[in-house]
Amino acid sequence: MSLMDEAKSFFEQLKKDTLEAHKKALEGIVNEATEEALEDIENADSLEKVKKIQVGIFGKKGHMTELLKNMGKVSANDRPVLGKVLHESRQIIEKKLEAKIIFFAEQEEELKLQKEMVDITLPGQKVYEGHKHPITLIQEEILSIFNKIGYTVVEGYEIEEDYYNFERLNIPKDHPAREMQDSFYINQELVLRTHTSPVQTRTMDKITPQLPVKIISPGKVFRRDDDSTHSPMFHQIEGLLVDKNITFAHLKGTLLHFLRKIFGEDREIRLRPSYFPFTEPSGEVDVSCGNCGGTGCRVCSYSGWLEILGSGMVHPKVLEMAGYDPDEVQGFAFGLGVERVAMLKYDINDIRLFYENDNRFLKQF
Ligand code: FA5
Repeated sequence: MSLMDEAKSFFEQLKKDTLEAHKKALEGIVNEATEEALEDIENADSLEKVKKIQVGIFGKKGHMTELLKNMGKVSANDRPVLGKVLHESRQIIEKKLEAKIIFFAEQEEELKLQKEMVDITLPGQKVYEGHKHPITLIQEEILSIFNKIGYTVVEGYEIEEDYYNFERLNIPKDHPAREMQDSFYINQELVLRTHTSPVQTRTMDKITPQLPVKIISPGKVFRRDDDSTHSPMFHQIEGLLVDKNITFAHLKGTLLHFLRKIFGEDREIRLRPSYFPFTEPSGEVDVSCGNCGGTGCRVCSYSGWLEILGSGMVHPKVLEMAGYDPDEVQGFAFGLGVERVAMLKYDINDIRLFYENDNRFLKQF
């Protein structure tokens, strides 16, 4: 090798070494900066801080963005070297950032879920189911007993004409029986019906001369009464059967059938002569007091019995006014107090309990 060649090769080697050293130096700077960035990301203790670091590196004015923007100013020799290390650094930092962001996002989600967590082992709030009022239940039970033996349900008017409430039932204006039912008058002609009996005459008026008339009619009635067994508003159920050859035995048999169905065989029943202007003969039915077992208490006014219904053979005058011939047809009728039936069946000693809407009472039915 000539001296010239030797010198040339020496300088080439020197140039190579210098370039290599330069390249190493460049890589060293970038790697150091990368390590620093990775450490900062690692130490960041919130998503907010990680995002701040991200902006500081890759944001519009971030270090990496600035470096890449100025690549044009780097010498042609350094550019590929710098480009390569920057590219690698960028990938490493981005990966670390991504992992850290996912970590915080998951942590946040976990916290949110914990906050929203419902402890299904805690006792819930009980929702009480509504149900029918005890008076409605008893009324339905009574109607169903009569339905099964062929009675049709008919409704009447709560505001009734004095004429139907009294006169058509053989209770003229000066009749002392009007005092038996101290009434709420709306005006001279209209009254809050004092019993369900006006349904008898209204129904007969519609049906006559057809036979039989066989109806049952539930509804509210109103009287100037107010004590533990008498309410100013209460419910009655009226029954009426008109046909040929009807006797008191039919009435007794029907009432016994009903009372046994509703109270069972163990309650005592008493049929007592009574008076109603619209029935002749008339009878009232008493049931033995369930509160004292018939020995006498406040509930039964110390008599051992509670009156639950009035009844009798339809008065010939009532049949006549409705257009029936009393020599040809007969009938029986009864009117029972629904509250009284409920009180006897469930041993309730005060009628006012039905209307106080006390849930502790109502919940029991
Ligand atoms: C009447 O109301 C007659 N209309 C019944 C009748 C119908 C008789 C058909 C003959 C033929 P009385 O006033 O007795 O009768 O009432 C009937 C029933 O209603 C009583 O037996 C009683 O159980 C109930 N009752 C009466 N007054 C009240 C009151 N203030 N509160 C709750 N129940 C009452």
